[in-house]
Amino acid sequence: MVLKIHGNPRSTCTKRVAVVLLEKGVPFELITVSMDDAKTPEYKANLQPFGQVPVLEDEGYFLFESRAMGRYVALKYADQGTPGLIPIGGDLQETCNFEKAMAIEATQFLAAEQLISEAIIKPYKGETINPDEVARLTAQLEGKMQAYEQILSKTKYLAGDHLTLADLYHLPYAHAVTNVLKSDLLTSKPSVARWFHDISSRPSWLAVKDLVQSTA
Ligand SMILES: N[C@@H](CCC(=O)N[C@@H](CS)C(=O)NCC(=O)O)C(=O)O
Repeated sequence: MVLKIHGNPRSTCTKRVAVVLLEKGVPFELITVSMDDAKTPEYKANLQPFGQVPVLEDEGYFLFESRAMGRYVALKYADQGTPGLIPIGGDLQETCNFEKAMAIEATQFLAAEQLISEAIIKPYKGETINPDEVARLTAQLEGKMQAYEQILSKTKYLAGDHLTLADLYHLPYAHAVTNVLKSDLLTSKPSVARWFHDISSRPSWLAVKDLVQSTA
């Protein structure tokens, strides 16, 4: 049975999972869930208790949290598609460098998600932007990008010289900061710009950056 993603074609978290599915060459069916559908008691009881997308369904197994879903796909299909998205069987330092990069994306890069939430999602939902908050988050993300510049001036990717999930997981919000917010936060520093150009030029990302569609 084909793997299903309950998600939204334009949602950043759905794109995070879709890019991994494309890298691993795994066909999937997208079952579109509206934000209203995601708030129903049935959806929360059966699919996602927080009332959010996406959710992965594989042969009766359900998994939510986009980062966990990406890991599931990368591990289940370790032998096909892009290799090494999760370093398996490497030494302790390689494993921990990967976990460090994953933690950087999930915690340090949160500033990008919060900035998009304040500057883009709020007006989209008819809410008023707080300019002080936009300025604070922009300054915070600028500081984070200085650290990224230091890291990426030494290695090609965030966990070392090999592409991993940690790099791919940045794509939805890095793209939104650059292409929707039209900020140069990811393009004004040479090593960050080189890295962002590398990952955002991948065919997997180009296929989902605007809209996620079923591939099965
Ligand atoms: N940590 C969750 C976040 C999921 C999330 O925030 N999904 C958004 C779409 S990108 C959503 O459903 N937003 C509606 C809401 O939170 O009410 C994940 O990575 O899956």
